[in-house]
Amino acid sequence: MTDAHAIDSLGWERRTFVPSDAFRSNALVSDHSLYEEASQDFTAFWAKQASELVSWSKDWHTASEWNLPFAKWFVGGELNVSYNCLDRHVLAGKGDKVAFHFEGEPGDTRTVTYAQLLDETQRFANVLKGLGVVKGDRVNIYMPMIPEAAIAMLACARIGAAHSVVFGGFSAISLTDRINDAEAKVLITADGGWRRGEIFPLKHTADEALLGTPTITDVVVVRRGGNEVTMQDGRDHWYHELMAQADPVCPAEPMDSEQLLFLLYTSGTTGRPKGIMHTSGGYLTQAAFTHKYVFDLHADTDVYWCTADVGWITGHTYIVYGPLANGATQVMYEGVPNFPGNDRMWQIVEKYGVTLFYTAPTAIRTFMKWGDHEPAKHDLSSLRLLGSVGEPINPEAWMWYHEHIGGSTCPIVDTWWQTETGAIMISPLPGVTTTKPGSATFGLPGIGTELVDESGEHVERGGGYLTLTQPWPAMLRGIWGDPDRYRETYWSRFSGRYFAGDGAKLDDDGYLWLLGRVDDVMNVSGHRISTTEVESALVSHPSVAEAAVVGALDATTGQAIIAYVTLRGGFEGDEQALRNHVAVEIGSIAKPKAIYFTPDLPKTRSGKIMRRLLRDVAEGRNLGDTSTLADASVVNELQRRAAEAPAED
Ligand code: 7RM
Repeated sequence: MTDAHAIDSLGWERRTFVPSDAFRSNALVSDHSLYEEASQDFTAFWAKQASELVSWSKDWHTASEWNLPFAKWFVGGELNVSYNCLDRHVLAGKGDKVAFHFEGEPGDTRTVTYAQLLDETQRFANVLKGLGVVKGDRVNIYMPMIPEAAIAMLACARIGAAHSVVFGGFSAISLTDRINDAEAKVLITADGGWRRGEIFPLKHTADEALLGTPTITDVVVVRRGGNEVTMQDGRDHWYHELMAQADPVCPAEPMDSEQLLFLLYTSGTTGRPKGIMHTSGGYLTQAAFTHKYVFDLHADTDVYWCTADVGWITGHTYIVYGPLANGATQVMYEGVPNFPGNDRMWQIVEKYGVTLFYTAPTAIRTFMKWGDHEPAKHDLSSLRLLGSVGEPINPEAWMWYHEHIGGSTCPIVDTWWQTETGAIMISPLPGVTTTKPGSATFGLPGIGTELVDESGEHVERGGGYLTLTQPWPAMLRGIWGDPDRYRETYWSRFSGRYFAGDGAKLDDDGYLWLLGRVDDVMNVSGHRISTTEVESALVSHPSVAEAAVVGALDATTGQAIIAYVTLRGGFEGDEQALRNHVAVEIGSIAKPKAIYFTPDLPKTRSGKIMRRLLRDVAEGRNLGDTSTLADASVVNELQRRAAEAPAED
C-alpha cells in the first residue's frame, strides 16, 4: 500500500433504508432545502437559525468573526440561556408542560414541569448569589442523574457563572484536579445517588477531593441517597435548607453571546485533562437546531429520552440545553440499565411512551448480549426514532437496534460529534436521508467536512482523516487557560482546518463511515487497517455481541491483529470460525492472529472501548494509566490470562 493512503478501506456495507412515507409525511424536514440554503452561505444559514430558535434580548451586529482558530458567533448579541430554556416557555403558557419525567433507580418518580423548573432555578440562582457567586465565576457540579443537576446548571447560566460538571463516577483526585484547574468557588453535590441497587457516596468522595481545593468556599449538598454524611460547619450547606429561604425571583440577566457558559473536561489519551470552553449564543443555537431537526422533535407530542449522564457533553447538549431550549418533554433516569432486571430501559420506554430514544453503541451491544427476549417483554410501539452516539455503530448492532428496538420502522440517526464540537456535526436528517447501517452519512447543513490524506490532500473515495473546514456556532472556543494547546491540538495537523483524531472513509455515494481514532489504526504488512472494520466484521458473526481489536507488535508483519470478543448469550466461542468469518467478510489481511474471549471489554466511564490498554495487555506491558477505566478488573483479568497463556509461536 502507498503511504498516501491514510487508512485502507476493506468492507462495504450495502443495505440501505429509505425514510418511510409515514415518517416523511410528518417530518419537520423532508427535502434538501436546508442543505441547499446552508451551502449558499453557511454564516447566513446559522444566523437565520439563531433568530428562529433562540430569543435574544439584544440583536447581534456581526453573525460570525473568524480569526483562525478563534471564533465568535452572533457578536454584540445578548441573551440569557436559562431564559431560553425556561422563562419563554412559561411565558408562552407552557408552564404546566412536563420538562422531566424523573425515574429514580429504586423506582421513585417525580414529575417536573417547566414552571417548577423555572421556580427552582430562580431560587437556586439566588442561593448561588448568596454564596458570593458572581458573573464570570466557575462553579463545580458533581451530582447523580437527578433534576437538581439540570437546575444547578441552569442557575449558573442564569447569573453568568460557568459550570464545570464532573461525572459522578469520577474519583476524588479527578474532581480535585478539575476544580483546581477551573479555580471554582462553589461545589454542588449530593449525599449520594443510586447505582445498581446501592448508594454511591458522592459527598464522601467530594470531602476527600475538597482536602486539596483552596478556591472552594462553599459546598451545597442535595439530599438524595439519604446516606450519612459529614457536614463541615460554615462550608457545607443542605440544598433544601438554602432553598427554603431563597428569594423566589431572580430575573434572567442578559449575557453577551460569547459569555462562557461552561467548561467540560475531557481526558483524552495523553496529558492532563483539557477544560473545553463553550459559550452561549452559538452553542445554544446549534444545540437547539440539531436537537430539533436531527430528532425531528414535535415538542407537543414527543417524549424524548437520552440515556447519557449530564456529566458528559451528550448530557449537556441533549438533556439540558437542546431539549429544554426546544420545550421538549423528556425522561431522566438515574440508574443503570440492568437494575432490577436487564429490561429496565424497555420498561421505562413502555411506561412513559417514549417516542425518541438516544443511546450509545456500547449500550446497544450490551442489550444484544443480554438477548432479544428482554426488549420483547415490552410494548415499544411508541418509539418513532432512534439515535446513536459515542462510537462507530457496527452494522450488525445497527440492524439489531432497528429490528428489536425500532420494530423495523424507526429511522436511526447515527450522530457523530465530540465534546469539542459541542453539538452534532454529521448525521442523517431522518425525513430526508437514506441511511446505511454503520454510516453517519453526511455533514449536517451548515457543517463543512472533508476527508484528507497524510499530506492534507482531498480524498474522494476510501479512507482518510476527517477534518472540519469551516467554523460552526457550537465549536469550542478554546482550552481553559491554554490557548497554545488549543491551537496545537486541533488546528496544527492540517493547516486551516480542525482535526481531532478520527479516521473515516467515503463510499461511492459520498457517505461517511467513521473508522475510529487514527491512533488506533493498525499497520499489518503495510496495510493500514481500521479497528472499526475488523470489529464490525466480528460483530456480524451471529455469536458475537462486541469486539475490540488492536495491533500488537509482530516480528513478521509489523503489527498483528489481536481480537478480544464478547459473545452473545447462549453462544460458544470458536476462534477458527471467527478468523475465517473475518477473512470472508473483509479479506484475509484482516484476519486476527489471535482471539481472546472475555465477558467484558475495558471501557471508559462514558462507555468507549479503551484499545490502548488492550494493546498494553497484548504486548505484555505493564498497564498505563487506568484511572479513566469504568472497571479496572476487566483488564487485570485479561492481563492475568495473557501471562498464564503459553507463549505464542
Ligand atoms: C459525543 C461524544 C468524541 C469521540 C469522537 C469519535 C467518537 C462519537 C460517534 C463517534 C463514530 C459516531 N463526545 N464518536 N460519536 N464515532 N460514530 N456517531 O461522544 O468527546 O466524548 O467523544 O467519540 O471518536 O471523536 S466525546
